Amino acid sequence: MYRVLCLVIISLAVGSLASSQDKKQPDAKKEPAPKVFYAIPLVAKPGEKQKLVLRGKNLAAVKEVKVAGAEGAKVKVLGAKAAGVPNNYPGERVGDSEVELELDLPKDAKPGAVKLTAVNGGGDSNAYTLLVRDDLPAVAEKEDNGGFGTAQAIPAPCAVEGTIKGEKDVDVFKFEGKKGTKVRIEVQAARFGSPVDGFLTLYDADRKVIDSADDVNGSSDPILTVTLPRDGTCFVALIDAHDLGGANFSYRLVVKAE
Ligand SMILES: [Ca+2]
Ligand SMILES: [Ca+2]
Repeated sequence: MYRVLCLVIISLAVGSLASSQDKKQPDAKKEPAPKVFYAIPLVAKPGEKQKLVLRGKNLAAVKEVKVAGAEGAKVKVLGAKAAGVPNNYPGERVGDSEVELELDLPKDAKPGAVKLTAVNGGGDSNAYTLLVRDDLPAVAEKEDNGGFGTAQAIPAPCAVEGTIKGEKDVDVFKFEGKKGTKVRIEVQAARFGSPVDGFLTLYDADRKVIDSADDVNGSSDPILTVTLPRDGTCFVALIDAHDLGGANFSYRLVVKAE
């Protein structure tokens, strides 16, 4: 009787152990849900079919990306892979995997409205807000623009689409200003997941600092609003506050009247 009882207890214990393992196993195998950090290129174009790469964490097994916020928008996943981090930068900042897409955006896609969500076996990612061009004239940054003497001339208003291409890259732009004009100079990067932590400095024609900005409104994106003190050339210098950089370090620099 004692032996029978022991066997019953052991088999019950083994049974409950096995059933708890059965319950745990699917969770242990479940892959973590993806996280989308940013898009390359960072700025998307309404009214165009375009290729873009989403970079983040756990994106290597993504087979579906959902788009919301623009009626008629379509997404096709072209591929996904693990993708190393440049210069041993923290993966939490630059991401360690990518999914490549073809995105067809309607003409009336509104800035701030378009959201992309990557899906893997672990579930949905965050809904990533895509940076969509507005009506400002788009200007591509042109290297070498690393000093006052080689500053890239831009119209105002405009929106420059550029890259802090490597460590200690300095991007300098110049525009003609009028005394008393109130201008707004804004970097759009970190708010759209870009690893760029922008630092902006505005100089006058004599290369004297008018004003500078680093982090504003709880974001590491700088915004300067300045009443120009004099007529003449204004220089805008943008750097990464940590002197980091690379092909993924994209930004949009908006210069317009306040
Ligand atoms: Ca650059
Ligand atoms: Ca900053």
